[in-house]
Amino acid sequence: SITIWSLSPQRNAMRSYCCFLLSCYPDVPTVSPWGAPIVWEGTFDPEEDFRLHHERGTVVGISVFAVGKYLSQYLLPFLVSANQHFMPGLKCVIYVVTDQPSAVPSVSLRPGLTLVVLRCPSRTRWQEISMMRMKDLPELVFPLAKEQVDYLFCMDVDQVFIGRYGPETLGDLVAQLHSGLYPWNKTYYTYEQDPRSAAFTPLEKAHYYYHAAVFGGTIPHLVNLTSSCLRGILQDRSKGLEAVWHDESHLNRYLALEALPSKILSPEYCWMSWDWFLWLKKPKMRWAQKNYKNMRS
Ligand code: 2GW
Ligand code: MN
Repeated sequence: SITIWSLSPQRNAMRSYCCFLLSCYPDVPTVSPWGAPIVWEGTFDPEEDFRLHHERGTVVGISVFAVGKYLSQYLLPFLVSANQHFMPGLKCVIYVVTDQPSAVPSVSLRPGLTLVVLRCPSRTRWQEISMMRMKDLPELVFPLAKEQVDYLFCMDVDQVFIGRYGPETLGDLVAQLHSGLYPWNKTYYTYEQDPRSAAFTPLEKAHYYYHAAVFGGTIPHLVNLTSSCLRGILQDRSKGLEAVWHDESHLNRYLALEALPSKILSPEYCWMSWDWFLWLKKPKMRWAQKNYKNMRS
């Protein structure tokens, strides 16, 4: 009641604290030091981006790996949600890369969205499944994608679209801010710090920590990215090394030292599965809940 609000000092303090959080939390950078836009809700006009790409007839691809247990666990919700929220109104192709093509669920897709299933080798170590995407992408996906799509996103499968993920995200080389790390100081970023590793990234050379769950761009840019990352992964292997966050460490080194992204996606485009501040944001995709113990055994 009104008396509680006006009389209780604790409640008043709480309210000013909430107003403080509200006023400072959404104040985020919208452009990187080298001029790349950082796409947050409110920084773009969805209608204008759509009109432009619709007129051009832009075709957008997603590649998603679903190997072993991850197929039955995550693929169906990923596809169903992409069908609903990914680039509505534009032509799209989803490349599912799997070791079990016959187990890919059949989903009824909107007109203009096609599914292409590609077979990859089954690998035993999960680190290999994740890292060898840098080998399978250029070998299996890019040869088709370069004929079929204008832009391609390479995505983890353990996530679901929950809001409109539109053409404001398209660019030559697109990277995703890691939603778990972006509010923190650079010293918390998990770049590889062993100078013997090809993924070694000195803190002072890097700006952001990117999430390997989403990266994208045009095929020539992605060819450079995957070949550089794969080279690093294989070089480490020959020395008996493995980077702390596997392919993600190599991706971060590449995007910090070799090619700066031309567009950066805010954490709204790959939000954590839990978060207290969710009500302040307009997330378009979220991580699936996962049981690490069960999935990594
Ligand atoms: C991965 C880890 C443990 C057990 C299984 C797997 C696994 C991954 C699998 O059995 N089958 C499979 O298809 N994958 C694919 O690799 C799938 O597309 C999955 O989304 C992707 C990355 O594995 P994930 O999602 O478990 O890794 P995260 O969510 O902890 O992600 C970050 O770190 C990884 C490296 O450790 C990658 O860089 C990933 O891109 C990052 O998001
Ligand atoms: Mn993942």
